[in-house]
Amino acid sequence: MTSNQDLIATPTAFDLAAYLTDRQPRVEAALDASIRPAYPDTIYAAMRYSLLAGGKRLRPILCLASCEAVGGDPDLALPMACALEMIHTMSLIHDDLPAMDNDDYRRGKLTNHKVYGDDIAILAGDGLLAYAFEYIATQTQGVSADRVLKAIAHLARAVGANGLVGGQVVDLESEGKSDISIETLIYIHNHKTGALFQSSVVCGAILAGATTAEIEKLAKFAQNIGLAFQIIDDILDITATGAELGKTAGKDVEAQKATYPKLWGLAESRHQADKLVAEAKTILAEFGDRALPLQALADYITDRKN
Ligand code: GRG
Repeated sequence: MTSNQDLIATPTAFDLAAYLTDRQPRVEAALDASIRPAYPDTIYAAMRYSLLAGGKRLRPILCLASCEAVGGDPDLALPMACALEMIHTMSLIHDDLPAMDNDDYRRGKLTNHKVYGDDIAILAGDGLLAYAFEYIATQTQGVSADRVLKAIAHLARAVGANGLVGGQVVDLESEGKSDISIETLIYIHNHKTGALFQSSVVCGAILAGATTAEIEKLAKFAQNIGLAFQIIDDILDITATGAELGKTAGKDVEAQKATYPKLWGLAESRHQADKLVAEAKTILAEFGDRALPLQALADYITDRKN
């Protein structure tokens, strides 16, 4: 997990390190409580192994921060925040499988299939995906049913063929090709990574009762930071060590993946990420101080080291 020390340099008056020191343990505790060991032991152990393996918890924290940005009590969005992390975790489990990216390490630990085998890893991902939606529907309290339904619909769309699944398919089909266009690369990143970032921010706002205009602005903010996040991910794959990343470094080059640094070089890629974050922060200006956590999280996306 990122040390809070890495986050202190954020160029805003808002104390992101203190904010994360409060939020990350709350998210960890909620995740631990969300899925308890049960029968059949193996599947619950496999689901908990990856869900509780650390990670930055960015998607849940973005969801809670977005809820706050429109005046909501973040506790309303805690089940949604947990569900987002369940879905993110299942996408990592499936992404790491031999049939996809074939990775041995994730979050500094052996990948799910290395510990439990491919069969259980697939099922652990499936179990987390289904439970995420059950969890939102059954655990969200103090929010009207129409808001919960709207948030579930948004999240489901972000996960399916119009979101993560679609982005992963185009990513897999692009491997080894030298003529991938910038439009295709943006499609991959907007869907594979951006869609869940966007849903994290949008669903937090929906649950808090945001207006359509507020949701549109937050969606654009999230699209920008999602794309910036993936550009930085591509850069870190080249510049960071495996120990820093908690997973194998240099995988993109090895798999001949289309990445921003490959198309634009490192300097231009960083410039584009910085530009996207600057634009994103401008969009939030009218939300005032309530959006300071989101503003600081946007900065963190380009400052991060893992
Ligand atoms: C969603 C139904 C369904 C299937 C999965 C495999 C797949 C389809 C999609 C791949 C999605 C994927 C792995 C995108 C990469 C996203 C990304 C940048 C991950 C790293 O996120 P961090 O840095 O990780 O936030 P931590 O470990 O900190 O949570």
